[in-house]
Amino acid sequence: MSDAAGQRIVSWHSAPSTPRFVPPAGAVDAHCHVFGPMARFPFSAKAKYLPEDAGSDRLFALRDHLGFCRNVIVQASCHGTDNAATLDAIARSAGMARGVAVVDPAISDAELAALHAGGIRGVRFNFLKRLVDDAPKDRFIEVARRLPPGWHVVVYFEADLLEELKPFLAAIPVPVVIDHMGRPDVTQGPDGADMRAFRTLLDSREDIWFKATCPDRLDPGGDPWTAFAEAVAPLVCAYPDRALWGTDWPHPNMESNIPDDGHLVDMIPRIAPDADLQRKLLVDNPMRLYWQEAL
Ligand code: 0GY
Repeated sequence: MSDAAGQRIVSWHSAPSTPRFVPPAGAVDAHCHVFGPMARFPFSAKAKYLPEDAGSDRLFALRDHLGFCRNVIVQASCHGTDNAATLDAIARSAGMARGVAVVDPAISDAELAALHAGGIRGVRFNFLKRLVDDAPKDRFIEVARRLPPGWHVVVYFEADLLEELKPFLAAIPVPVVIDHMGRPDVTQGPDGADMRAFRTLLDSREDIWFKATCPDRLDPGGDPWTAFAEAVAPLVCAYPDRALWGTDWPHPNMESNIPDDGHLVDMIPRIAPDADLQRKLLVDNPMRLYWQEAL
């Protein structure tokens, strides 16, 4: 654990503002995480950062503060393939959370079924070298072939890897969700090379979705993240049925420029300007992926 000898990172805003934007009823924060608590859920020996505890109580308090109803909790890399913290948070949510797991590709069918029973609806394949030691494509495809019905795959990569990953993405036999739109350079604008390449990917399959998330990570201009709004709004408008939104709380690894979560919520009407789009982004789309049986 590279940061193990150092301080545990507090990566979230201590007092997020109340957003001006009021989310529609039933809104889902479709990308967030929990860390620990470490005493019950130790971090992985392979973790690349060592965060302070950010458990379900804090997450659900933030959900309520921001005017949201549900969470999709994505297993963070610091917990490796032990999904216990994520499952515990889901169990404490009274049905208001679902999750995305990170699994050892050798996971058994019985273990996958147990994850399903615990509220998991997808697995995440992470290609960021600063977060994981290896990303075995062949083994990822094998596990993707064995997922329970209704599950999808979440893939996290940076824009410079997109071309290389295309055959891999094409081989995934279930719907695919791309974290943070594959981290485009939003300063290139909506018609820049990164956004054009990402649209080509979306056009290659109708079941590739994306998270219109993380202005704080993608826009070097900082809050109010104007370049992000200008680059991402046209994408959400062009693919309204495949876009998801989330806070990314507790913002893993962010040691500076930690975003005010209220300001992140106020980005929503800037990328989804009308009520119809907002309902798709925040309610209809995540409900289709994560709460199918409730529809
Ligand atoms: C994110 C982004 C990051 C981290 C993780 O699992 C993780 O540790 O996802 C990142 O550092 O870019 O989506 O939370």
